[in-house]
Amino acid sequence: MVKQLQGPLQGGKEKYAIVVSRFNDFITSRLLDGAIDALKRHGVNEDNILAVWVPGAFEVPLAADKLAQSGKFDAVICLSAVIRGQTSHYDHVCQQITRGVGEVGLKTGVPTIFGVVTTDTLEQAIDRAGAKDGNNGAKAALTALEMVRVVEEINKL
Ligand code: INI
Repeated sequence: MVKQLQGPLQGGKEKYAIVVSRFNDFITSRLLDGAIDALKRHGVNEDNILAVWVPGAFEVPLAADKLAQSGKFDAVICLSAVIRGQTSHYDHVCQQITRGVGEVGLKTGVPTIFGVVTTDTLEQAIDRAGAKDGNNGAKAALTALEMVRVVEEINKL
């Protein structure tokens, strides 16, 4: 029988940092609420959650890197909303946050989660911030929880 390893969605004493951008805060504040709510409903104490606000998606990787490197957090959740309709540099901002968040996770070994809404329109962003398509912040939080447990289990092998 093949041994299988999975991360149960059960919070413990681990600590979470959430980096959230102020740009499009109508959307990102809902992503943050969704993330905090999902963590708490899975047993994480709110004293073990720190939310760090940054100006925009472009600044997220630097803050995430500092938090991951601090050794004080078991996962870093990155929340932003990049909406194409509003900017001609959409692709650059998306590229920066996508590559940056990925690099932080690989470089530090701390699960660094991409909870970024990238859409063509505001309406699509609203759909992913608690309307028709659920809440990307809550999904990112559950991904973080699972990855914390997966890393824990891998470290025990
Ligand atoms: N930042 C976002 O988080 N979302 C956006 O949609 C966005 N647009 O449209 O430009 C955006 N721009 C700001 C950028 O992230 C930086 O904060 C800014 O360029 C300063 O470095």
